Amino acid sequence: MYDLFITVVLISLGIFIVVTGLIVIALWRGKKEKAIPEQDFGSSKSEIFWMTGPILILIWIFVISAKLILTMNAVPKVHPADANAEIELTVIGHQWWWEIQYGGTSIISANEIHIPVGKKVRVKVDSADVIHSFWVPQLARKMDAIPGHPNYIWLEANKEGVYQGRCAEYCGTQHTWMKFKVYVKSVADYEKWKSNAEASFTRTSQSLGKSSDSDKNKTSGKDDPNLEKGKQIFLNEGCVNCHAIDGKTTPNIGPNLSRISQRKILGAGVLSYSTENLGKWLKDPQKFKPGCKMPDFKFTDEQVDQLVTFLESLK
Ligand code: HEC
Ligand SMILES: [Cu+2]
Repeated sequence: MYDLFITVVLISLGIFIVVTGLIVIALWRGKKEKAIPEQDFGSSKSEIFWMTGPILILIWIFVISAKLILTMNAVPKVHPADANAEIELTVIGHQWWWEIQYGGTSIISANEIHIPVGKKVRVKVDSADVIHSFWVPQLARKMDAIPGHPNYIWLEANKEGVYQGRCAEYCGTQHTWMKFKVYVKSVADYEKWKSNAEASFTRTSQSLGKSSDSDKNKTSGKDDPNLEKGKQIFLNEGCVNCHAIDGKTTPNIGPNLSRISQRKILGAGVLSYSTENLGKWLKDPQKFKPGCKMPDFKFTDEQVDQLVTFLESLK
């Protein structure tokens, strides 16, 4: 896109220089010669020249623009296997948060996208309920998230940093709080992040598999009685009906809570992440995000502490 912009600017600059140059020459000559010079009406040679020139230039601009538009729109037709993407992401809009699946890995996250700098990332944009729109203003155009009709878009960042993302299609009461962040890292940092995340999912699934045998639970802090109590609340109070914690896709009514303590935001931007805010959210999600799909469990402060201990152990 940038290349096209520069090319068009250069072409226009060329035309500008030629036209102003001719005007300046004419002015300069006109000042020297006081009389009107000999006129040259109806010279078919110069008429043809001044017509074909601009036509050729317009065709040239048309062709390079059309080429770019076609390649941008051709993305959906590219078969995943032969796409020239280096990384594949699936982003699924939910009321009111984003599920992020990393192709070729078991990593599933929410409201945060991690990508390496300078790599082409192919994003499949889908929705689990209503029409949303995936938008990272600094990195790409908007792309509709339509249930049952995946769309594709490229994300590519040339600079490391944090980029803001939004839902750009009104999708219900909490549409405004459907934010996400894109973390663009160096390739080495991205690889490190990826292997940490994968290792953590494996650890969590293993420790869940052994849930009956809690002595062997190596998640962390096995001496903390709150941890085991928190886990029991999590398993028994119905959290598992909406949340996965081991990097698996289902259930996905709510965000996957694996590595929740590594997040920077909660409730798709409504709260920044901190142990305290995690507790506040669990105490009453409806207070911060009225209408959101997570019920208020009316937990006691003690139960909230136990849940927080358990959730923060999923590193
Ligand atoms: C009926 C489904 C449902 C149940 C049951 C449920 N949640 Fe949620 N939860 C959600 C949804 C949906 C969200 C996302 C809300 C949003 O951001 O709009 C969420 C968000 C969260 C978040 C914030 C995650 C993030 O990335 O922002 C945490 C933590 C959480 N739930 C923990 C729990 C715990 C612990 C339980 C059990 C006590 C539980 N949830 C029960 C649906 C549910
Ligand atoms: Cu939305």
